[in-house]
Order: sequence, then structure tokens, then C-alpha cells
Amino acid sequence: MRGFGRTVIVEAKKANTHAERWVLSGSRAAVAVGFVVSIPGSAVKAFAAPADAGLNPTSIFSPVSTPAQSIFDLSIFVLGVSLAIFLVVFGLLAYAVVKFRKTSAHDGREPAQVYGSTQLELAWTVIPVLIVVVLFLATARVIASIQNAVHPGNAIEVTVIGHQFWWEYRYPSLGVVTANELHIPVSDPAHPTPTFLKLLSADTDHSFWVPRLSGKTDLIPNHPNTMWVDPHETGLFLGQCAQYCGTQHAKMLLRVYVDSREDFDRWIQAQKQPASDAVSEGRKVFERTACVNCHAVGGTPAIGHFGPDLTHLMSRDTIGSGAAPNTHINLRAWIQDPSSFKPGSKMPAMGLSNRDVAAVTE
Ligand code: HEC
Ligand SMILES: [Cu+2]
Repeated sequence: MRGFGRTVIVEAKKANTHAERWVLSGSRAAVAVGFVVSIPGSAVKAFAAPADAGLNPTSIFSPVSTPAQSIFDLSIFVLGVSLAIFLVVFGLLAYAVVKFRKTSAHDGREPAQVYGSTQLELAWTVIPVLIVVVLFLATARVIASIQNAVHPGNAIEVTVIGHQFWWEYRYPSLGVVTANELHIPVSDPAHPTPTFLKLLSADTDHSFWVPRLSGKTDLIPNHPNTMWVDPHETGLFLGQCAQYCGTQHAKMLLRVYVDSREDFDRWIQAQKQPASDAVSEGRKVFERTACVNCHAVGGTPAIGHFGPDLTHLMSRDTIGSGAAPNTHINLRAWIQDPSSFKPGSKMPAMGLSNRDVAAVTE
């Protein structure tokens, strides 16, 4: 677990954009809540699961996991305090404006001039200091409770590696490697099975943020971070890379599938299988093209790691890190020219003949 002081330094260094830091700086949450009610970007909403219909799938106001719940409670507290200050200040202001407005009886004399009042000045210094201390302590408590959570033996471990512009997921103890769509088990509050994520980056800074599951944590090269989630509901939870990382940052979407324990175990078993090699012509094209330098496919000589593992590509609902649904037409368009819907992606158009594109797509 990271030390508290270190986090603050790391976070402070990176506090460069408007609403980005709402998670850790409670006092700013009130300002930020207005901006960050949900992640902008219609793409995020476009592939929401039917289960989420009607509910904004990225809303910070419907937490389903302990860290997200603590942050939500804290932001409501901060919002309440800010609202009270707002009401007092604007109440006094409105009172003064009405009470001391210029009337027809005004005789042109200056009002009484008051120079200094120790009592008043003490009051408007001490009260705000106390409010800030309370907000600081409340925030520190939430940060500490999330960071110091005990790591139970039955926790699922996932290593998340941010790449420009996709996510790699490794389950070291389960022997599974996948990309872009994270599967984790639901956690019954009576018998928690949380998932601990180790966050790494292959290139530049990224940030993992699925608002209904947890706060935002950055993936920084050479500085492993950790976070954990314990979703109480099954379903699909969406998010987005939350740290600008390059041209296609906006199409670096996060999809977390929270499965029942049985579904999760079944998914793990299926992911462990090598790729089926029914379509042999496409396989030949794949193997004699540079595809193998960048992509791994279990059970074949392809062991590239620059791009996503394609072993169980067809078990995923989307391609290009949530950029498009995984349909035959999109897959074909992608292989022909990834920039057709993800300009700036790090996969080149391979210039295959139509015949070869068709074969690989199969
Ligand atoms: C220079 C390295 C490189 C080569 C060569 C390459 N790819 Fe890719 N590929 C990538 C990267 C990087 C991504 C992820 C792009 C993104 O989402 O931003 C990707 C993504 C994909 C995806 C989508 C995977 C997913 O889960 O979203 C498919 C399918 C794919 N490549 C197939 C191929 C095929 C077929 C070939 C050979 C014709 C090939 N690639 C050649 C780097 C490469
Ligand atoms: Cu990113």
C-alpha cells in the first residue's frame, strides 16, 4: 500500500486539470461534482449493457463498491458543508443588499465607517480554519480506510497495464491474459471476495476510473500503484482512461464485467484454453504477416506484446478498447485500417489484400 504522504505529493504534482482531482481533495469535490457527475463522451454510453438501461452507467451517484461508496459519502458531506456556507454567505449578502439599499430618504451622507474589529476578524479566520480542518480530517480518514484495507487471501489479483490506447489485464495466479474487458467476481458483503488491481503503465500516464466501483488512480511508468474494488452487484460498469495520454485517449474506454462467481470461474476456464485453429487460411496470413510481432495468440507461435492478446478476441464485446462493437464488419474495417475509427491508434494499416483481410477476419 502507498504511504499517505507520498500519494498526496504524487497527486499534487499531477493536479493539473480542472476537475481531475476530486477524489482525493475533498474540499474541491463540491466544485468538481458539477463537472464530473458523469464522464462526458457519448461513446461511453453507447455500449451500455441492457441491465444499466435508464441509469447512467458511469454515475458517481450510484456506487456499488466500498471504495466508491466511501468517496460518495464523503462528497455528500463536503457538498452539505459547502451548501451550508453558501446559504449563510448568500443569506447575509441578500439581507445587506435589501436592508441597506439606497432609499428615497437617503440624505447623501456617508454611512458610519468602522475600522477594524478584533472579534469579527477572529471569527472569520477561526471558523473557516476549523471547517477546513474538519474537511481535511474527513478526507484523510476516507483515503486511509481505502488504502489500508486488508488484503484477504481469497482476493483476485489483476495486473492492469495501460498502453496507448488500450488496457492489458493479467491474472498472474490464474494464468490468464486478456485485454480491454476486465472480468471480476461479484463480492458478497458477508463473504467479501475483493479484486486487487496492480496498476502499471507501458508508456505514459493513464488513469483507471470506473466511477461506480472506485475512485481514480493513475498508472504511472515505473511507479506501481494499487487499488481495489468489491462490487456488490453483477453487471457491466463503464469508465474511461482519465489522464490525457495521447491522440486516442478518448477512445481508451474501460469495461468491467462483474460476474457471478460461477460465471467468473467459467470465464477463467474458457480464457485458459488455447485458441481454436479451425480457420487455417487466416491463421497462415496472420502468421506470415507482422501481426505476430505485436499480438500474442495462445497455442500459436504468436507471442507479440505490443498489442492486445488476441487468443480470445471473439469472447469480447468490443474492439479497439471499447471503440466499436466487435462485429464482423467492424473487425474487417479495423484490420484493413485501424484509423478508420481510431485515428492515431498504434496499430498500422497492414496493407493486406482484400482476400487476406477476409481470411484473417474469419
Ligand atoms: C505494430 C504492431 C501491430 C501490428 C503489426 C498489428 N497490430 Fe493489431 N493492434 C496493435 C495495437 C497497438 C492494438 C491496440 C490498438 C488500440 O486499441 O488502440 C491492436 C489491436 C488489434 C485488434 C483489436 C483487439 C482488441 O481487443 O481490441 C485486432 C483484432 C488486431 N489488432 C488484429 C491485427 C491483425 C490481424 C494484424 C496483422 C494483419 C495486426 N493486428 C497487426 C498493434 C499491432
Ligand atoms: Cu490512457
